[in-house]
Amino acid sequence: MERTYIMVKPDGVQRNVIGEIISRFEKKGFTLVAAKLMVITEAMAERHYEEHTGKPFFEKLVRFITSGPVFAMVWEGPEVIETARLMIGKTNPQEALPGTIRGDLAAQMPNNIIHGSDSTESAEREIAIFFQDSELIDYKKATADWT
Ligand code: RTP
Ligand code: MG
Repeated sequence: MERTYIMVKPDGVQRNVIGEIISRFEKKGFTLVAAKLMVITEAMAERHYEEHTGKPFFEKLVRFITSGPVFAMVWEGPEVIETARLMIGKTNPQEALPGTIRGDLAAQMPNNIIHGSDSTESAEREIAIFFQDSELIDYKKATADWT
């Protein structure tokens, strides 16, 4: 069973799509393991996006992601990391297909409303940046097809 870090970015929070995004992951059948509204610090943002350090958009990205509250979540399920990336769609909302979260709910770069971990290593690293172990809730849903 995998876990992934999903975050509604400040633009998504402003645009009132937290509920819609939670709903899509719930309806897909994944299990919510942790969630909180938070304003992330510059240090957290720099760690989260460390793979982009030095790129031309890095400073703007850190400013954007710390500009207001984000909704941080951990979701669990089989192949949840890759499936969540498919549900989210391409980085550029103009290229994200209809049916995906970015394709349906976001308009233009860099405001693509949501983040999802891109590998098992990223997921583990990112979850540890935003959540204490004690905040991750272990439970099974009786209705989950795959449990
Ligand atoms: P994310 O990490 O936020 O889930 O997005 P992603 O994997 O689809 O895209 P990634 O390449 O990791 O880029 C991280 C975020 O940086 C901003 N970005 N701006 N050329 C640009 O101006 C540019 N490229 C990337 C986006 O907000 C992107 O989500
Ligand atoms: Mg990324």
